[in-house]
Amino acid sequence: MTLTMRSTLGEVYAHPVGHDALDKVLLQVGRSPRWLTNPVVSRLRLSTLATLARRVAPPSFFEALLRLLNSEPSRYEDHGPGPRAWWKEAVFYQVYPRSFQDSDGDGVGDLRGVIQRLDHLRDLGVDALWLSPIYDSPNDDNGYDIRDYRAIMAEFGDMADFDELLAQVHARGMRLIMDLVVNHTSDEHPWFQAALADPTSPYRDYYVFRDGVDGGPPNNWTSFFSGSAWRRVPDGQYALHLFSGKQMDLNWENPDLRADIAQMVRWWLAKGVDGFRLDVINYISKQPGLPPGDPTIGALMGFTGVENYVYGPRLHEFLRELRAAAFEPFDAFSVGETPGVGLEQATLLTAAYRRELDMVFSFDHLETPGHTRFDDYRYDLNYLKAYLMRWTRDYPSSCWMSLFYDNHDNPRMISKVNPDPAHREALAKLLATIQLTSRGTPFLFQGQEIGMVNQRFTDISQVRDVESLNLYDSLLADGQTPQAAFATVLAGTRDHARTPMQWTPDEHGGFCGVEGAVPWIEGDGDHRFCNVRDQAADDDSVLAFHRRLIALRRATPALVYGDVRFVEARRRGYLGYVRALDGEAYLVECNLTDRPQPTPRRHARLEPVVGSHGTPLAWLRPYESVVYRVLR
Ligand code: ISL
Repeated sequence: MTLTMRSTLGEVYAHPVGHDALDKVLLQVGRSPRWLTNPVVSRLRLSTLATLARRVAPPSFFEALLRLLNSEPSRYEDHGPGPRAWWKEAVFYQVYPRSFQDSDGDGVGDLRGVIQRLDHLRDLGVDALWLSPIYDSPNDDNGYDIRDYRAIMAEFGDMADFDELLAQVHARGMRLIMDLVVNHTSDEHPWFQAALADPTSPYRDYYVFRDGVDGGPPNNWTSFFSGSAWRRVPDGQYALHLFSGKQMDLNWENPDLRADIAQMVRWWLAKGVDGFRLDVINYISKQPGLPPGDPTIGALMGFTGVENYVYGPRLHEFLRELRAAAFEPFDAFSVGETPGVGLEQATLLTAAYRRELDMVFSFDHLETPGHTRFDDYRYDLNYLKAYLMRWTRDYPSSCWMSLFYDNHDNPRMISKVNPDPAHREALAKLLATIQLTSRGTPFLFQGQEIGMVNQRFTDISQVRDVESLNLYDSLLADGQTPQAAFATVLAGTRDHARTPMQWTPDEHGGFCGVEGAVPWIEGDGDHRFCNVRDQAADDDSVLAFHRRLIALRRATPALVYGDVRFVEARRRGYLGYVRALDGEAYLVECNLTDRPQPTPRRHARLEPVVGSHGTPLAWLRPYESVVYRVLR
């Protein structure tokens, strides 16, 4: 059904994209979805709403919304559960190679460093590694700006090192997935260089070049890394970059480009790589004509133009083509990074029968409603619970969820929830319990296994990330004081997750392989109290807890394929669920608060299997988490 201005809000909310778009708006403004299911509101026609809301939302807002909605004609069809698969049973671990282990003393982590630390990962019990980009790159965005898809970044080593890493990973019975960054390339990629050198080159059409308008850029789209999304090139045209001015968006409308990408993917898969994480893959299809971004949506989301590419009209088609051309012949795994995609869109992207992606990373759980990454606030774990409950209930059985809190783009979850050091260990264990016993595939990020937290940066000179540095400059340009601008950066900088992995209590946490070397980004000294070596020797440590939980998960099909039943679902501050399969059942119980609370009444005999605070009591201690076996 085509939606028009005569459609009701209820009809919009019943549409997959409409549902996600309205949920997203409610999330941004911090309102409950219940507001929309109220019958009076849901019967409102868009035309009425447009009149009522004309002060805040001009007609262009509704036009943009309808364009987005009507570009998705299909609905989910129930084809039953998807098949069992290794990636549903696996625990993944993300390595950010720049900050993992430096083997040669240049202060930058490298592939030989990763090889040196593989035994740590095997001992932890992880099944698969996701390597952030290791390709040749000028590093404007730490490798997410690729200059050569078939070469290794010199600072990280060479192809022989990569081949050895892959062999060593496989020799330990683990798998390796790479990062596939194909929404954009570096401006130093030969394709872009050829496009610049000769506007008639076939490579010109590999990118998005347009004429300027009235002496300015072609439209009002903004970059995620501050300022316009357009860069003027010497011949006078503009080229699109949704990220930094050195990350040029590729034109997926061009079939030759798509064929080149598929060929490159096959080249890596032929080497034996087990799959890919596809960077901002939902941004690859742009609305034809590149319509201007609606200012209301721009103000709401913080970025202008997003509605024209966050879920573009040819996205599904491009993904199916890539899967058939490259992933399926190798039976390779894919997880899409899809910022801004909600549950309904995720369903259409991952339902097994649609043959697009195996999984996606949705981000709606990373901030409590009404907040963005650069707000300084306390994350409310009741929201994480509500999110898990909704996905558990509404994400169909032919889809499979990813579970993560930390990655290289976000401050550490522990710090967001409660920065009080007294609760650090309990919180690290609580988050691990939820992540490793919920239904879905856990992706741990380096450092999570020892409970790493945000850095106490004190000055902008300690910050390295292009996003943070651009934001800082733009806040100063807007008239903010350096103190205020730094406070904003400090709340949300991605560098919290990018300081060196803390291996030992020694200098720089044992990150640098050579005495006297200095890391490219420095930590705040936390490694003296929090590191792998000390925790490996301590049976109560966060690391030991992760090992126990991962081992339990691996040995327990009920924790992977079992269904989920929430216990006392409405009780705030408490999260409890039963995972059950083939007569085997486990109860997981968590205190989401920093105060003690009673446990619910017991209806079965329980045997504690893994617990954060030793032997469980009749009440839950602050942030305590326990996994029980349910005895019959
Ligand atoms: O910047 C954002 C909006 O606030 C994020 O949602 C962003 O879209 C998302 O983090 C994308 O991240 C990925 O692509 C970027 C790269 O810098 C990140 O490191 C990568 O994970 C561009 O390649």
